[in-house]
Amino acid sequence: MSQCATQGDSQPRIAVDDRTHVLALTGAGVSAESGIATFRGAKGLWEGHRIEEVASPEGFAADPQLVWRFYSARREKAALAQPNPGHRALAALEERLGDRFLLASQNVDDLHGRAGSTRLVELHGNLFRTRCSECDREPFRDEKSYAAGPLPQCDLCLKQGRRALFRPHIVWFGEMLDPEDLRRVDEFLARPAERLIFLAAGTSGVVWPAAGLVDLARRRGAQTWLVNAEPAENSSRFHHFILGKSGEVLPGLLGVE
Ligand code: BV8
Repeated sequence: MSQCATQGDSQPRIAVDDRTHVLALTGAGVSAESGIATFRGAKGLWEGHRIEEVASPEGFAADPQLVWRFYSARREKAALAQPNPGHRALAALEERLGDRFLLASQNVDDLHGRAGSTRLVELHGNLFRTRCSECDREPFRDEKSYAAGPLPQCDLCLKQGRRALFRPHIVWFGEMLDPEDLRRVDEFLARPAERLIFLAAGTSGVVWPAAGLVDLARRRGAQTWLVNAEPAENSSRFHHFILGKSGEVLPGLLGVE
């Protein structure tokens, strides 16, 4: 693995031409410059609870009020945040590459969508969507806070005489990712490409199966890049590692400054 330029050195650039396909993967670090706390930055704790505790079906079953407090606080924070140059650089690259670009994000804060990304797979869901914890009604857009007061109930279930809580449309620890999302990523990587780039940014490489995407991409012959503020758990799996902040590195690296 080449440890590319760190901050301040001459800015490396990923050559992107009309033969190039790019799969990007982002994590919480890409939203850090928008003021959104990362997971491991808070030592994986929230109000003294381990993230895996509040972001799990067991946590929701044990204390749905606590979990709705956790997600309502993040909903409010994300709603006030603005996309940063890292989000915008990825949206600009999509603009340039069209269907030769796909962004798989672990982030649930909606900032990629608000930056203009449309070829986007939200692997872990979205803070601003709510669904029923029991029935298979479609998840719906929801910006409300449920930090206090009665917990939201599914009205469709109620009509059927059942009481069922609404839950955040988020993939919790211990839950499977949406197979359709994984198929979209798989399909993109399987397409014939003269040149395939895998670019990960702002992720500690701790959470699976997202952490394994770099290996999938390498098996497809991808040239792999990581942009991160510190070495990640899976840094050694990347051909190139750029130590830096995604909002500062991505515009120059992708030639969209
Ligand atoms: C599943 C929604 C089947 C919640 C999230 C294999 C091995 C080991 C464990 C497992 C495995 N397979 C499954 C597991 C269990 C588990 C897992 O991976 N656990 C980890 C903790 C070991 N995975 C699952 O449960 C997944 N489900 O596989 O189902 C199964 C189930 C059980 C057992 C086997 C199989 C579901 C995972 C999805 C969980 N949901 N999010 C919510 O958001 O509320 S994950 C959560 O972590 C977020 O989505 C977050 O994005 C994600 C990953 O973290 P990062 O994004 O990387 O964030 P982090 O803070 O860690 O790192 C940020 C990085 O950015 C840092 O390195 C920092 O230095 C850097 N940075 C900071 N600022 C900047 C920056 N970089 C650049 N610029 C900056 N400015």
